Amino acid sequence: MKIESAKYLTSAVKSSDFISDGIEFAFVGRSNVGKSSFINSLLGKKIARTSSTPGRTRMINYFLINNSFRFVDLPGYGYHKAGKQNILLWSTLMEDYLKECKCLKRVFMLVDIRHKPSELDKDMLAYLTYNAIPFKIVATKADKIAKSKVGNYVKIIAKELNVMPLNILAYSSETLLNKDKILDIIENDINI
Ligand SMILES: Nc1nc2c(ncn2[C@@H]2O[C@H](COP(=O)(O)OP(=O)(O)OP(=O)(O)O)[C@@H](O)[C@H]2O)c(=O)[nH]1
Ligand SMILES: [Mg+2]
Repeated sequence: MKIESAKYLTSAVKSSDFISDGIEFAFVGRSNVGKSSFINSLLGKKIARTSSTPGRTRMINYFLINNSFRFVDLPGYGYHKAGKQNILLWSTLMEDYLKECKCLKRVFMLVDIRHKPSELDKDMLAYLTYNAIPFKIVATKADKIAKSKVGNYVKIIAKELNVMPLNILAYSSETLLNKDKILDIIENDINI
């Protein structure tokens, strides 16, 4: 699929702001895992705000692609170190979105290829599975490891998450590894 156009549409801060018709793809994962960078790299445009500070995306941001479907950048989850304390980052807005959205075609769940998935990642995957939400797991930041090790890291993540390695696609927002495969998945979903 070719990205012809992409523009910021609107943001949601509460569930009554959610859009109720059309087609959406959403992106979930630990804060700082690279969701906004993933969106930007797919679109070939710096449209979603990225940051090295965890918890950057607090609202739900909608982007309109090819005047036909939307990307939904969701707040991340995880633990944020503040001094000696670990503060849980968990967005009830993200939870409400997953519960209430009517337009979701697929969730891309991002994990860092270098790290074992967290308990929160496992909870997220269980949630998607239980609610029969189609998903694809994206193991991002693949540029940070040697090419020859990518397959092994994917296998480790698959084992931890108890899914087949086929359900996981290695990705890099820097090198654009597998960008065409992700766009193919989206195109297929739209045409179903
Ligand atoms: N090397 C490398 N760095 C990446 C990649 N993807 C993201 N990053 C970096 O990781 C940091 C976090 O990226 P974001 O895209 O802002 O992460 P996010 O998941 O949207 O974070 P929140 O909005 O806080 O939940 C930034 O410094 C990015 O430049 C990647 O594929 N490779
Ligand atoms: Mg973000």
